[in-house]
Amino acid sequence: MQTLEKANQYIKEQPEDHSRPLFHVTAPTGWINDPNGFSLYQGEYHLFYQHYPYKDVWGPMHWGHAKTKDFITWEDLPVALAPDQPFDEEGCFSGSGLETPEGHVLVYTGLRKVNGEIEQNQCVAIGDGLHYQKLSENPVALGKQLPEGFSTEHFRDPKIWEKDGTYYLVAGNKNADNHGQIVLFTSTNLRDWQYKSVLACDEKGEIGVMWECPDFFPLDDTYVLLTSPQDMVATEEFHNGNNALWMRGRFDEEKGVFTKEVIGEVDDGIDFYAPQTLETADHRRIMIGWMQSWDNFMKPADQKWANMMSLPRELSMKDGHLIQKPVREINQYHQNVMVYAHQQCLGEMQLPYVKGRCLDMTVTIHSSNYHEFTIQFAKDKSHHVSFTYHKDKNMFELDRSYCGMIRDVVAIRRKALKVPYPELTMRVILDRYSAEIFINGGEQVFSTTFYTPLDAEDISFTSYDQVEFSVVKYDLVK
Ligand code: DQQ
Repeated sequence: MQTLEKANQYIKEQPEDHSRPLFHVTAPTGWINDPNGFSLYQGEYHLFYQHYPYKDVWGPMHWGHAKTKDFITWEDLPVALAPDQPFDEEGCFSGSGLETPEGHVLVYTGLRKVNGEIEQNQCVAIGDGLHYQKLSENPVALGKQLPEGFSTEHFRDPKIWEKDGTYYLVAGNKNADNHGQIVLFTSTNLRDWQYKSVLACDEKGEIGVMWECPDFFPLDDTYVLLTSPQDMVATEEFHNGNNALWMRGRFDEEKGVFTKEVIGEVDDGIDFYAPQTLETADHRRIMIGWMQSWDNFMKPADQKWANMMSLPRELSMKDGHLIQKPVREINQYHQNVMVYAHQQCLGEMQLPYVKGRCLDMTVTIHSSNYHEFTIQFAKDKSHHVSFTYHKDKNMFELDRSYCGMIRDVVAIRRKALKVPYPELTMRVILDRYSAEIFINGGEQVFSTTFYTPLDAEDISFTSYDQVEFSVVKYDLVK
């Protein structure tokens, strides 16, 4: 039997773990996956997450909880939801949050078994930013309200918003042909929900089998749908397995139908899934994702916390594609700037004081005539993670083969440079066990985790043709 009291008591009894990343969200102890309920409430940003506190593996899903004022310094809060009711006893799955006149509303998927079959329905809990009460009317949006043939077993991960007094809810689903789709519901009171439409669908059955974790919002002068399909087949743009996608398109509000025009992968690295967004008080659209791949685990066995969130990223549109930049608040944590302007690189080299495991470093390549350029980080004699731009092939290569892992998991990911610029910039953000590399001001991002020993903190630059490059590095200090 799972209860909130048991979960919070267990967490309280664990020794404080100083090995956690400095500014990426993790649980105090135990497993986390998808970000949930990412929302602004009473002037603070709340983040919940899929959580199993008792072990470093997935288990009956709770909602862990943290909050922040600046997306960098997070305060751990008690677990907010446990699967302790008949309508969610098989798990409190992913969902979203919203500030309303009634309080802080969390909408999540409650799993229950009916005649031995799993049912997924949407449930509501309302709270004050610390304690949350599940509604007695739960579940409030049911799979059986969906049209004939739509899955009631795969109907999850609600995202809600409000407009002109109406609440809107989108959730992941499968149609009768087993294709992923997003369904739309509306309500005026958060308790009575009506099915409205299929917001978006994988008409040809080419984009995985189930579309998880939708988010839907206007961005600049267009609409964006984020969703994370399961079981995709690799193409030039996508990799095998679970991908996090963005789609840009038109929204017919009247009909509740989104028509996608462009589709792309959110993150070109190895570890990124299930992102969701909020709008800040100053109207920025901020996205956070789970910085982990479902299929590739390699955490050290004795580490009690499992998995982390990405750095929150500011989204915008440029020439019709998605731009992601590290949240600007990170600049407040910059210290010890080192600037090396217009250096020459021939062979492998290091730069004095350009090292560390919590840093924000921008590398700009000024030359245009070279074959490849490699940055290695988290490096000592026997370990490193490397990021190479193969100019001839117009290809990036992220390689964590030598980060000390003992499992044969995906270690290399290659992706083309999508938008060429006269100069290539790579902004590398390290936080102990992760790297997020933002290309050309956020045109592409490569995220990966690695568990190289923390004293492996060297950084090197390598080119076998003469290359002119500049480096600006800040330590990230709290
Ligand atoms: N993880 C949750 C589900 C969601 C999946 C369960 C995506 O709600 O569909 O932990 O990672």
